[in-house]
Amino acid sequence: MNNSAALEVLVDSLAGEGIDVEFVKQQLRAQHIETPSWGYANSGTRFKTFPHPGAARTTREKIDDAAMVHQMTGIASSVALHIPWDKPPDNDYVALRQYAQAQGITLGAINPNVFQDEIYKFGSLGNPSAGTRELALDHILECCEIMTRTDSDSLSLWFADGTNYAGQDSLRARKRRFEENLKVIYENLPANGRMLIEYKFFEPAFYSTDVPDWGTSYAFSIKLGDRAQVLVDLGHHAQGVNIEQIVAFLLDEGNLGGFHFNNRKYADDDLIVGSVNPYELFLIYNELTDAAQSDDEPARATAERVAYMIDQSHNVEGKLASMILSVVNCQEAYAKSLIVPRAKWRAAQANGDVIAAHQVLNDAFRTDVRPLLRQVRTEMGVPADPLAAYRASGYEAKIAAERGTAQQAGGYQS
Ligand code: PSV
Ligand code: MN
Repeated sequence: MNNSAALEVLVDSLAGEGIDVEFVKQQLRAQHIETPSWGYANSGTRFKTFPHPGAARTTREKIDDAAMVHQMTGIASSVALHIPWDKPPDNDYVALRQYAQAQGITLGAINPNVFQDEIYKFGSLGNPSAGTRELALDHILECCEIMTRTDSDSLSLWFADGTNYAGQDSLRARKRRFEENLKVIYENLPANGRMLIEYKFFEPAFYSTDVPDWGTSYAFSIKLGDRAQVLVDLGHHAQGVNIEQIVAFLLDEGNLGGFHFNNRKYADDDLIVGSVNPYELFLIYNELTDAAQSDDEPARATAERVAYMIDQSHNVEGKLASMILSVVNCQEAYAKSLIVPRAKWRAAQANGDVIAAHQVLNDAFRTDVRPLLRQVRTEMGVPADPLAAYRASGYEAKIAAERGTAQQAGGYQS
């Protein structure tokens, strides 16, 4: 069956379920996924980082690659920066922003790095040394200033802080140090800025991490105020955790700030989102769509402002094709969530019809939405098949020839 015939069958069956296909298409056109600058350089894994031919060596090259992903997909118009990995030598962030604009994208969330330097051996904001806490705080405050110059509205905070042995430090004192310093950061956010607090239940510290779970991020953010919210990194959960339930809870509390998409099978953030468990990704999007389409406040307004970001550093599978596939997987999961017949679903739930309610979701998940996505992409002026178009574009060979194979992870070089 060609695409138009497949599309006709799909549209007919969606119309039969009472789905407004034009509305679905409109929502899909408005979708946005931010990609990470660090995903375009040689990066990833705690063990060996395998250099990839053509991997970006400079921030400008990372921006070029992010722009290419946007050209192929039409929904990845911003790139997150990691500081100091993306620090320009002359600190000219305005020039960097203009460079991104010239490539057709914008600069997104600013990610401070308070984990790579020697001084952070015992942590950053939780460190027992006041001097080290101050250095970490200074770096994050500098990131707040950078937000103004890059025109970014999100400060994305992740801390490697924690302890490796029982008794190593006072758990309560570490909590207080965090609270105290987060407050200073909050007070220094730019006027339009918000703070996203990421959590991770283990690693690099293993006995305790200072922000181990969503409950801790949530408790910190409600103490701080409206402009602090929780960031859910899909990789940072134990295997059995129900992430969509966390998403639903945080939406209902008005406290879901954003996502770092990846896959938890690696126990961190290096694998392609949706590659292992596309059903989970669909269920997460289903909660977001459900909130966005409801009259419940603050869930509805919160869903509208969620920052969708990919946090992946591909190691063995190359850089851009894997990023494009990640964006497409998010697009597919979102499309499936948009075709859930919500009234029918609610009726089955209200009737206590467990199987029917479950089946409504499964039917949406099993629907092949690709004909619709091909149509939406064509209407948006991007390739109907982003991955195939990327492979045929010659970009991979071009960057490999121009850049060679860098042995190091790329920071900014002029
Ligand atoms: C840490 O594992 C993390 O998820 C944080 O978001 C970092 O900023 C990112 O990965 C890159 O190291
Ligand atoms: Mn992350």
